[in-house]
Amino acid sequence: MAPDTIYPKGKAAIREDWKRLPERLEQIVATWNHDRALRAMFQDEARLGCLSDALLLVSPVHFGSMRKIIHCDCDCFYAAVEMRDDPSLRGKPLAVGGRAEARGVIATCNYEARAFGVHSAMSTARALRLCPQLTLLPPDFRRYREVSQQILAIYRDYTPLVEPLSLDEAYLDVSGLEHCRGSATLMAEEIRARIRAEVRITASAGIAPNKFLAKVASDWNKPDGQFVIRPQDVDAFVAALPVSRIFGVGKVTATRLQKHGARTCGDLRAWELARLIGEFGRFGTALHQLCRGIDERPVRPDRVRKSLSVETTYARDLPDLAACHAELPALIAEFRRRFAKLSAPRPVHQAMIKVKFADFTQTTAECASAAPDEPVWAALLDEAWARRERPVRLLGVGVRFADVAACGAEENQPGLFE
Ligand code: DCP
Ligand code: MG
Repeated sequence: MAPDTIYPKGKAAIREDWKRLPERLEQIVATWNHDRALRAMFQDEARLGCLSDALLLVSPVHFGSMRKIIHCDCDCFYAAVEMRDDPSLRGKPLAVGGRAEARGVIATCNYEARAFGVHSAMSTARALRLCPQLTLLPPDFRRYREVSQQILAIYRDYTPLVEPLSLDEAYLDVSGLEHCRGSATLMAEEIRARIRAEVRITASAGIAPNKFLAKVASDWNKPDGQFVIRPQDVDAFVAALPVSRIFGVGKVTATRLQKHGARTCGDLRAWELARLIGEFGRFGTALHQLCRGIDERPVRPDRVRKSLSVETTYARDLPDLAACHAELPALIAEFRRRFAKLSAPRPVHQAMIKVKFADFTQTTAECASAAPDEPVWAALLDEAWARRERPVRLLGVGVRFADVAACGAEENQPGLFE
C-alpha cells in the first residue's frame, strides 16, 4: 500500500508525515502494551520495513475500538444545592452534615470550608474547631435526589450508556457518537455548560479511554474543570500516577506497596503478575492491569446493585473480639453515609459482616434483616469471629438488597462481599 492512500495530502506533506510515521506508530502501540500479540506483530512488520502494513494492523484497533468514556462528578454536591437554593450561603464556609452534639459527621462542605481543612467524613466537632464560623446544614436527601435525576436526564440526551455511581457521579460511554463532531472533550464541555445553565450547579469531568482513567481525570481540574487523557498519553500519565490513585488501593495497601518500593504505577509495572497475585490474591490481577492503564470494564447502564458494604483494613490487627466491637460504630456510620448516597435505594433483605483474620483467611456471616442496626451487626460479628478466634486485619459491614434475582443484573463494584 502506497503512503498516499493513507495520507491524501500533497507530496511534500506526505514525505514529511511518512518520515515521522515510525515514531507516531510506536507512540500509538505504546498505548496498547496490554495487547502483546498485536504489539509483537506490529514490531515484526515495522522491523521488516512494511510500515504501511504495520499501520493497517494498528488502525482498526486504535481507531475502531478505542472507547471514549466521560466521568462526570458534581462539585461539593450537597453544599452546591444548598447554595443554589439560598444564595446568602455563597462565599462563606458551609458544610452539610450531622450536628456536633449528636456526634455527627460532615457529609460534604463547600470549597471555602475546605480551605480551613474541613472535609467529608470528618467529625462535625472537629470541623467546627478548625472553622468556628462554619455554617452547618442538615442534609435534605429528597432535594438532592431530584437534582440528581435532572442531571441524569441531561446525560441521557447524549447517550443511553449512562452508569450512575452515586447521586452526583456517572460514567458515560460516548464512543462513536456524532454529537460535537464525535469529540468527547466538546461533549463534556457542553454537558457541563448545560448542568450550569439548567441545574445551576457546577460539575467536573474526566475524559479517557476507560473508566479508571476517566474517574482519575475528573478529579484533576476540580472544581468546575475537566481533563482529558488521550490514548497516546495513557502510558506516560499512568506511569507517573501514585498507586494510591488506583481504586481499591486504600491506605494500608498503598503503604505496603511503598514499603516494597512501589510508589507509582510505573514502579508497580516491574512486579510480575505471579508476585502481585501472591501478595494481593485476585486483586493482584486487577493491579497488574490497572498500573498499565488497562481497564476493560464496560459502562453498564443496567447495573443493579445487589449489595452495599464498607470495609476497613486496619494498620494494626485488632487483637480480640472486644477490639472488633469497638470498631463497629465507625464502620456502621460510614455504611450509613454510603447508603444515603445511593441514587435508587431498594429494600434491604439481609445484613452481612465480613471478617478477614491476620492469617488472611476470610469469613462472612449474614442474617435476614430489613433494617439492620448495631445489635444485628454485633451478633453477626460474634458469629464470624467465633469461627477462628484470632486477630483481625479487616472488618466489613453491609447489606444485601431484595429482588436481585428478578432484576437479573450483577453488581461489580470493588469492595463488596463475595
Ligand atoms: N458524601 C457523604 N459522605 C462522604 C462523602 C460524600 O455523605 N463521606 C455525600 C456528600 C457529597 C456527595 O456525597 O456532596 C458526593 O460525594 P463526592 O465525593 O463527589 O463529594 P462532593 O461532590 O461533595 O465534592 P467534590 O467537589 O470533591 O466532588
Ligand atoms: Mg462530587
